[in-house]
Amino acid sequence: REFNVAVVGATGAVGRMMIRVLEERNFPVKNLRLFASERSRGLKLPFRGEEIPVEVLSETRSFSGIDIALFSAGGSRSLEYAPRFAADGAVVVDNSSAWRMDPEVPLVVPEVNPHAVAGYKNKGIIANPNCSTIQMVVPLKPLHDYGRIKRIVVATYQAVSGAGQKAIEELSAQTRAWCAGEELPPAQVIAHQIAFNCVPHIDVFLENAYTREEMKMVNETRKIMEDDSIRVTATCVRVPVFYGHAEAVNLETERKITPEKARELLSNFPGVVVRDDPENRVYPLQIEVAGRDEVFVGRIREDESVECGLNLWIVADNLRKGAATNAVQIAEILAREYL
Ligand code: A2P
Ligand code: 11C
Repeated sequence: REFNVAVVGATGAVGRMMIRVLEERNFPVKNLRLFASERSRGLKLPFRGEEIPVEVLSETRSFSGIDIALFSAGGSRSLEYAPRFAADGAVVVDNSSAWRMDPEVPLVVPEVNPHAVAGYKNKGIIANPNCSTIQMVVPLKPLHDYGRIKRIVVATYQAVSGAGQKAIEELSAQTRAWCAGEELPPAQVIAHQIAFNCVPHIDVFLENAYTREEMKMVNETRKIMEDDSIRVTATCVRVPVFYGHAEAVNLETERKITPEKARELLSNFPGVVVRDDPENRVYPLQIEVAGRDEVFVGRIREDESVECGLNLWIVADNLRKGAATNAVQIAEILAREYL
């Protein structure tokens, strides 16, 4: 069977990647509809050799006939339009943070909790987790199943593409100006100059002095792993990288997991690639994982300061596994098992 699919926010960094991943993975698309704001009026985007016109979301009165809608147009559009698409019969896979912590909305990473997809029946909405959470929970799942993770301490090194197309342009423009010896254009999307700098500020600050990005890693990890006893603390940092988030992850487990055992568990887990040969300078790098759909893990070593501890370096393409690929994998489960 083929499906009528929509991409909402089709012109954005994630939206464009969604279209590409649907094509690459040969998703059974009957008809593709693309939506964005009035700024994109008249624009066409390529899909399977065709030029598909972008429709203005706010001018569309009915969304009937759409089976699956992939949303990545920001939280407020998701809050307003996901229920309207669902009322018109679509299942929405939403990449924003708007619905993730709603107890009636499943939050799904296919390698970790594919069974949760069934919860789409509640509201017609499935939430796609935050990119930094997705790439962390994939390799942590087999480690948790084996040794039960008690605590996670994570620091992230996140690419500008996580903040959208304008942030990509901001890093480019600042870098070009710096190389030309010109005055740098001011920071607009990122809180401070991002060229040749790291900024420990992603999303907004909350009352507990953490950023919302950091608290997403805490709360989403527990929901996806279906274990509220896991303690998580995070520091999220934007770095001058275009594509790919990296994470330094420290784990404490109930049962000891040796680095050898961790390598074995990770190598056998779907969607994970172990790249761990430091003597030959082999460890995951953002420039190498960009364009790949798997999560890469390296620098696997014992945390010698505690009884049962492990350190990992985890890297993935934030626009792919962190967003578009994960959303399309959810759509594949829907198509295969539910619709
Ligand atoms: P547009 O390109 O027309 O502004 P990014 O995260 O890369 O900035 O992308 C955001 C996506 O969300 C874009 O496709 C953008 O469309 C879309 N978007 C933003 N605001 C609206 C809106 N009010 N209605 C529909 N789409 C929107
Ligand atoms: C970033 N992780 O890198 C963010 C982007 O909650 O979906 C995704 C924000 C979200 O800026």
